[in-house]
Amino acid sequence: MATARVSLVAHVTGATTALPAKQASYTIEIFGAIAKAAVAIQDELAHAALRGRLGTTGESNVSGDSVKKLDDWGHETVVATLAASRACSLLVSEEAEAAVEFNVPGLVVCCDPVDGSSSLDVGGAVGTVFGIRPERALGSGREQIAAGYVLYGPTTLFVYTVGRGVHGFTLDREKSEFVLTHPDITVPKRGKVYAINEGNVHTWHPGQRAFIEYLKTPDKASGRPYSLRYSGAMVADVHRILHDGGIFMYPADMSDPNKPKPKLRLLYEVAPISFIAEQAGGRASTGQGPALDLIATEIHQRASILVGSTDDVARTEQFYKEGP
Ligand code: AFP
Repeated sequence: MATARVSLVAHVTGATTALPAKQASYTIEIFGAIAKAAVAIQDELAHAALRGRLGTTGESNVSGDSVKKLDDWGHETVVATLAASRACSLLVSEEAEAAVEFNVPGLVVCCDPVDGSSSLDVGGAVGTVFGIRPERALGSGREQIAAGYVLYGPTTLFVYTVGRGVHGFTLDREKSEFVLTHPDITVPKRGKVYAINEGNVHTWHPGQRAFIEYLKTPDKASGRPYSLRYSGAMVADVHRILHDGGIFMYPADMSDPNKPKPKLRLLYEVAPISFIAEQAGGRASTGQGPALDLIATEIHQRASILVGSTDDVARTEQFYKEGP
C-alpha cells in the first residue's frame, strides 16, 4: 500500500495542536515562510556561479566574518518571507546587528539564513538554522517552542521539532514542496564518528584534548578509533551525527583560561540545534551542563556546544570534569 504524502505544513499543523491557538497559527505561518525562503535559497545556491552570486560583498557582519553575497541574499530572502507571513514580530539574524522589527504581533524568530559560509564558493553543503520563541529573543533555550534546520546538499532536507520528536522532509523540487521522508529521527545512543575543527587543538580545555585523544586510541571493545568527519558547516555535520550517532563539538578557545572564547552563536546555532538533539533522544552540552539551560543576555552571544549521542556527550562531560 502506498503511504500518504505528508507535507511539512500539514505535519506542523498536526504537531502544534497542543500549543495555544494563536501560537499554533503563528508557528504554522512561520514554517510556511521559512520553507518558502528555503526553496528560494536552494535555487540560488544551485545557480550561484551562473548568477554572479559567489564571493563576498566586501562588508563584515556583527561577528566580524566577511559577508558572502549569498549570506546577504539569504538574509533578505528570510526577511521578505517572514514579513509576508505577518506572524513574526521580531527576527534576530546573523546578518543584522540589530533585531529586525516587523511591527505586527507574532513570534520571535532567531535565524542564521546561510550557515557554513566557508563552503559556499566551493559548492559544499550549507544550511539554514532557526529557533522560534514566544515573546522575546533573550532568555533560556528552553523557551523555544520550535526549532529547525535546512540542509542544502545533493538534496534539500528540512528537519524540525516543536517538542514532539524530530521529523525530516525532502524537497520535491518539481512541486516546491517539502514532503515527509524521515519521521521520528532518533540519534543512536552511541556513534563512531566525531566532528571538530582539530586545527584548534592547542586552544582547547585539557579535558577536550584528552577526549579527542581517547577517541583516536584503538580499542576494539569500545569501538575505537572513531572516524573524523568535518565539513565546516554545522548543519551538515550535525545532520550526519543525528543520523548515524557520534558527536559534533565546537568548544571554546581557552587560550586564556579566564576568558573562554566560544565561536558559535547561541540564539541561532547552539540553542536550536540543542533543542533538536534533545528531541531526537540525544544530548547537547557546553561541557559543564545542558546547552539548552544557557541564558542569552545578548542577541549575538556565543556559546560552546558538544552535541550528539547521549553516551558520547556524557563521556566528553566526564573528561571536562576529570581532565586528562
Ligand atoms: P558561518 O556562520 O560564518 O557560516 O560559520 C559556520 C559555523 O558557524 C558553523 O556552521 C561551523 O560548524 C563552524 O562555523 C565552522 O567554523 P571553523 O571554520 O572555525 O571550523
